[in-house]
Amino acid sequence: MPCAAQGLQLRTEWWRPNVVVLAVAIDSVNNVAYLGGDFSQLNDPDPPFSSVARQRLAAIDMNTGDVLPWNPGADGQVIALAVSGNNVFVGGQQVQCGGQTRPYLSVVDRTSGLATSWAPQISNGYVKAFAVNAGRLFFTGQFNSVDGVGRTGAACFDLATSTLTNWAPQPNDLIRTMVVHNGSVYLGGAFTTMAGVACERTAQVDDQFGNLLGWAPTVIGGTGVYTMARLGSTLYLGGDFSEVNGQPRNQAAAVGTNGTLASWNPAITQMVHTMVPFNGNIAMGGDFNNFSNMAIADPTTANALTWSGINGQVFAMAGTTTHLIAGGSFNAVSNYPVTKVAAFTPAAPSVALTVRMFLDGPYVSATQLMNDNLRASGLLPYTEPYTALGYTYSTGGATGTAAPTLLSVTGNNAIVDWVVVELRNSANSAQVVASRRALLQRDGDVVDLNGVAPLTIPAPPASYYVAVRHRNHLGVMSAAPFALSVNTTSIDFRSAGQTTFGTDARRVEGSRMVLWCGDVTFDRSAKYTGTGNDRDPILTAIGGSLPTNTLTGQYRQEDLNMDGVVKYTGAGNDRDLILLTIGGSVPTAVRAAQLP
Ligand SMILES: [Ca+2]
Ligand SMILES: [Ca+2]
Repeated sequence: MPCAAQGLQLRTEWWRPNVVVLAVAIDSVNNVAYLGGDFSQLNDPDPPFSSVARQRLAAIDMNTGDVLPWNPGADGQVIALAVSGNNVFVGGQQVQCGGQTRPYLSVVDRTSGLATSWAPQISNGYVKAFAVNAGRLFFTGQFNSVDGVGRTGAACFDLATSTLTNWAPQPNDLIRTMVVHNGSVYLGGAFTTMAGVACERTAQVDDQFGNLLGWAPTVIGGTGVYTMARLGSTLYLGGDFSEVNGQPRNQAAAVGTNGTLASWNPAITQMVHTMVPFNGNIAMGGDFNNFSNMAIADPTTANALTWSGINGQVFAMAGTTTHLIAGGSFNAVSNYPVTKVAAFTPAAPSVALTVRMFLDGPYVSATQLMNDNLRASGLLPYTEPYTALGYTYSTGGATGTAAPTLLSVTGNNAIVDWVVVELRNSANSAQVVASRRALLQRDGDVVDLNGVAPLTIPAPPASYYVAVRHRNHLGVMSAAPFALSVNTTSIDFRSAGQTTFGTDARRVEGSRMVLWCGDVTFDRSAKYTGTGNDRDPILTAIGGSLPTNTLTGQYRQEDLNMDGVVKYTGAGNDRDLILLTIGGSVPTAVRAAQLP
């Protein structure tokens, strides 16, 4: 399912790490996302597709999706991140970080990326999880001492003084996750005892000394608890288990702070690695295939409100009111080639529609396909061309880049050109309510930048006229409005059965309908002679004097048959197509687009 239709918009412009992301932390004051993991490089999805080296740590400007100069580098896998004030806390297997020896827990300046003077001494092992609360940094992992003091797998620093506190719970195995709340620290992991007392994978300790308190749901099966999130007085547990407090619960469960198991039961099929609250719901990531590795669940009913089509594991998430960020090992989200980190923003309501159309210029009757010469010749631009022609989109309608992988697709789904799809007011069809760039395939399918239909267009579900525009063909609009919603509506302008506004809006070509070509000037009419005609620009393009000249290797308005050659005379020229469109005999005739 396209994510936009389900209330989330994927931000495809974010730079993309090349290898797994295991930790994500958001600095919501400065709108920066910090990423940790095992990557060595980040790649720009936009032209000229540049790359930067980043060893296991990177920062992304959440406003633009661009990688920031921040580059501390780490020589071992980064597993946990936290931000507090000017410090970024890096946990994992690294020894060198920010240019200094700072084993397992490294404190790095949030802007310079350099290690600060604070050098915590963690005994051999690794740091697994952080929780920042009320001026303290709680952390867990595998270690036996901190700053020379005995600490078994859990400890806490006072951030004001950079000194170890007295907090020292005593698990017999790994603590993977913590939630600090109301003077307590709720713990989840692989442990089965805490300070010698039986605790099956969960425990509650006080936040001063780590002494055991009463909350301890029994989690049975698999390898235990991997993540916890809190909403109000409910703690949500995720991981690898089959039973909580004697009741069946696969990989996810909810338990009140009073210890009562809630009915919440999303029945996830495989491992849940991460959970975060997100705008009043619980977002979950993992390697479960029943919600394609990420789900957002209602906190009471557990109904999944959205899912994202992530094609690999999600290991870490972070959420704010404006962003949900997922990191992992995936290589695509909703068919977009988004790798290792996916940023989503809450989306306005949208409608889904499948549009099909043919352009007369590149259309080949014998095959009922359009030619893709512009693409095959490497002339198609990676971004939409209509803004440069003076077209004004509704907000966000122009955004996005066609990936080189998409423009390398051949066959019937090869891309012919960029088009515009418009939704128009059902009470006033001259008014464009929403418009969006899209790509046209040889067989007539109009697809989004992920190469698949339907298009999801941000607009409230309602009735709209649907219009399509092309840069040198005459646009058309449906004769009647369609009731559009998140459920896909199909509109086929290739078919005579799909009626259109006006008279002779399309040309009949055998059993198909095609958009009239000939509008070189993109002014909604095809004109052969007189002021502002579409013919003279063709002559100008080839040099202005010698009509037998041709112009090749350019993406041009004048190339009406879209074969990659601007040609004024002779076989396969572009000029005659205008004459055919206006009627073929009276050169002063004009054909206007049938668009209000
Ligand atoms: Ca024109
Ligand atoms: Ca041509």
